[in-house]
Amino acid sequence: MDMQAGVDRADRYAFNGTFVKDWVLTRKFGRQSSDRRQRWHDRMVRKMEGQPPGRELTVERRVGLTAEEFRREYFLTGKPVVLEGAGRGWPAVKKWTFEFLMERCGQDRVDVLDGHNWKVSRREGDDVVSTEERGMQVRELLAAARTGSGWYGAFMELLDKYEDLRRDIDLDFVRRYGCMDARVPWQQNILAKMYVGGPMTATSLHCAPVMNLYLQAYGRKRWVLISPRFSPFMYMGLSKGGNWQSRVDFRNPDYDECPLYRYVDRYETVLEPGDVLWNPPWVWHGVQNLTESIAVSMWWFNVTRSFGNNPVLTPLVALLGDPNPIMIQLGLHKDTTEKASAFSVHLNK
Ligand SMILES: O=C(O)CCC(=O)C(=O)O
Repeated sequence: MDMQAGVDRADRYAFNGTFVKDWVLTRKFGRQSSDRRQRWHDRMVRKMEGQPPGRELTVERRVGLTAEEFRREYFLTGKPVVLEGAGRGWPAVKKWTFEFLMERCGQDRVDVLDGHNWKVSRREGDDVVSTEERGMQVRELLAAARTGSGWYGAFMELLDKYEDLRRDIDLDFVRRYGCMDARVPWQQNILAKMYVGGPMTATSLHCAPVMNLYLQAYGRKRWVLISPRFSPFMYMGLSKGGNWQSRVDFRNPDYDECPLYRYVDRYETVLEPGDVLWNPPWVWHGVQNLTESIAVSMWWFNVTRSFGNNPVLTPLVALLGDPNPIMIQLGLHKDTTEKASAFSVHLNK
């Protein structure tokens, strides 16, 4: 990924100024959102007219990269890469199938969302993404995914419950390649979430301050990735801080509603079983299962690396984010409020 390409520096600074002001006033002090961002947007649409569209590129894929090479070329530069086949020998890749999960945790109840019929809204004030949610057993989810239904088990916490499933992923690899420092408390704890769904279930375009090494264990999955330098053209909602959603539907972008998205460079890749994707902090990603699929994200927090990829939002989130990502990472976040959604962090509800 070309980390230098993006919205011009002066325009980015102007956007960041209005965005931060709006975020603090609206989110923290409950004020009405101003029309400053809209005015910036309209000026930018006029400026970009006649410019070439964004490029369609592929994410780099590397085979046999050592931890040191990975650190130098991708971790410190905040650039995505697919470590092709790096997880091929992990038990998760060798063992996990729909049948295996049915047997191991079919009875468990999980929260699922509609991964087909979610909608984004361009209107300021509306939820950025809306979709249906419900609870069901893992066995029902697997059966539904088999019949092409849209129910998607995303961000599932089954690996917190099942130690043996957690041992099926090579956490030492994640610590080594993720350059985790055992002395920094919020780098010790790896938050592992599981994703189980059928063909064309998808997660909307979003970004987050966390580091992520992502294992494709079973099936195939398409990722669309976009540099944080394009954030002003991403139509991002005013998040609470954990997760930032875009008002663009990456599956079928509406350029009348979101004209600036046309000028964004997009990187694509398809993950195969055993691939490990490095998804650096603040890199926008939209994700779509191409087949029945099982995958795991492994997140942790590294303030310096987050800052490197987004020096504007990282301090904002670290100081004022709700929930505060460092507190989540330390296991000190206590959720006392009645949650509007089981996906409250993801969907900002
Ligand atoms: O696999 C997915 O559907 C979403 C993954 C994701 O958003 C993440 O790992 O941060």
